[in-house]
Amino acid sequence: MEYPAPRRLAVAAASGVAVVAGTFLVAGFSPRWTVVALAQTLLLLMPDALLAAGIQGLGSAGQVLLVAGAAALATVAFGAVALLALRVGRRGGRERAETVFLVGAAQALAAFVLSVAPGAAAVGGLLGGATVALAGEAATGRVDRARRGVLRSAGAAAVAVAFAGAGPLARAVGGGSDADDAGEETSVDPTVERLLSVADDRSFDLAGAEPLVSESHYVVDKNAADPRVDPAAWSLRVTGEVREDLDLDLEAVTGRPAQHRFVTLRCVGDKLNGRKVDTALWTGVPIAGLLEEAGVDADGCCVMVRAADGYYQAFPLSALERGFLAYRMNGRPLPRGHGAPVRALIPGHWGEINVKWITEIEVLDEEATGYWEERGWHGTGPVATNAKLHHVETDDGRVEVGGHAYAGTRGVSAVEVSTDGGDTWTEAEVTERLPGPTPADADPDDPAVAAGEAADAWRGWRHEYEADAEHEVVVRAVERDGTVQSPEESDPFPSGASGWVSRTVDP
Ligand SMILES: Nc1nc2c(c(=O)[nH]1)N[C@H]1C(S)=C(S)[C@@H](COP(=O)(O)O)O[C@H]1N2
Ligand SMILES: [Mo]
Repeated sequence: MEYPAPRRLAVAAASGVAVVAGTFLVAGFSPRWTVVALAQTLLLLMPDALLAAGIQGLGSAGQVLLVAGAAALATVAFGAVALLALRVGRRGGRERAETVFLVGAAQALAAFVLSVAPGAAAVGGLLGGATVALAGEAATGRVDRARRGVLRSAGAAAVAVAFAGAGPLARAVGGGSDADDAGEETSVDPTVERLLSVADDRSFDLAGAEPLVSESHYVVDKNAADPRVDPAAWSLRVTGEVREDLDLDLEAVTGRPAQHRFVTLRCVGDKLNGRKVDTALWTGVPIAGLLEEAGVDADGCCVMVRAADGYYQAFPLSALERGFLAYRMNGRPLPRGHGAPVRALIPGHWGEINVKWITEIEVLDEEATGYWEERGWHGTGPVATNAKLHHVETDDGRVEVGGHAYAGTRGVSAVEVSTDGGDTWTEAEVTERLPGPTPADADPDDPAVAAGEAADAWRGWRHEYEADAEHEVVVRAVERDGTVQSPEESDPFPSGASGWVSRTVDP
């Protein structure tokens, strides 16, 4: 097929777009889509420091960037494959049909190599080849009536495809995993409703700061697209240093007596006054019961927890023993982006060991290294104490500041505010603690548990005062035992951000 060179480029580019669209039609926004597969490969090739900054720091924005880049790269790559095949066809003096077939087959092969998804690769190649064929018609000007009909229906099909793909694409690009499951059954459990309304009542209403149960929970994971785990096929295995391996299906988990826990998660990549800290009401079962059933051997010290996305985290067995398997969040089924159908919640620790899409707990007799530790992070230990300043409102000399504070299972007893750059301190008003279950496995020495309070949840704070000149507001949390949050400043990498948050306020 002969086109002038610029047209050849345009045809190849259109064909590249068609392959990307075709593979999306079959695979959707999943790891089987060539673009996601390519993004995942890029992640593997990325230097650790960049990966660390990109994922732990940017979160879902990083994912959108990565996927957009991979989509552009895939389009160029499939276009290049088309150009190459066209050239081979031209050199060999092949028939048009033969060349079109060559283009489609080469693109299908390339797509298959990228994603190992035969169906998606085939449809991608088909659309890629068809685009070249149709563009060829247009380019050679031999568009008779019958062909015009074909072209028109192809155009209509393309529009239909675009419409069909728009929904999932918008969701994928929006990155809103909470929205992923919108429209699903809402809570009917009266206990959940009561707890959520307690949280609502106890929240301060501060613009810019989340209420006690976050309206939008942050998402951090290593995936360009999250795994889609079939709940009917899901199982959790307990293996390793145990008397008896367990293999539990979803019913074996949800059939147990359920608990509801308010739990705060914070990513080790969260900046000092960042937003990668949030709280939800989770429904699930304690992990201790499962470990008891499996019977942990005396030399079991640690665990490796694995997930459906290939993620793995190793940490002390003692942390897991206080852990929780959650399958509902804020009264709804656990959203895909937060680990559906089941995730782990480990009290008092950084977000990263709260493994989503959990599939296996392996009990180990020695320490091991997890996904982020292999990339230089130290995120398997207790979460740092931190107070955020997310709300500043000034009104005619009156200033209101506020936010929340989190100290893991050490608990927040007070939040202190300075309005003179740290010289003098006042106690802020803090929200009443969220209620907590008194689970059978709870540590009776834990004062929060004893008091029926959530053992691992943040508190809100606010402070109102008068000011007539520019000044520096500083905020710090005080732990339950009186320990004041450390002023020492550090970056998120590798052990989490520390220091006091401060902000200049001009009334
Ligand atoms: N399977 C899996 N679990 C995971 C991750 C992941 O990449 N894969 N990321 C971890 C990190 S770094 C954090 S901070 C929390 C975030 O949980 P969220 O997305 O529900 O807020 O999930 C953790 N669990
Ligand atoms: Mo994280």
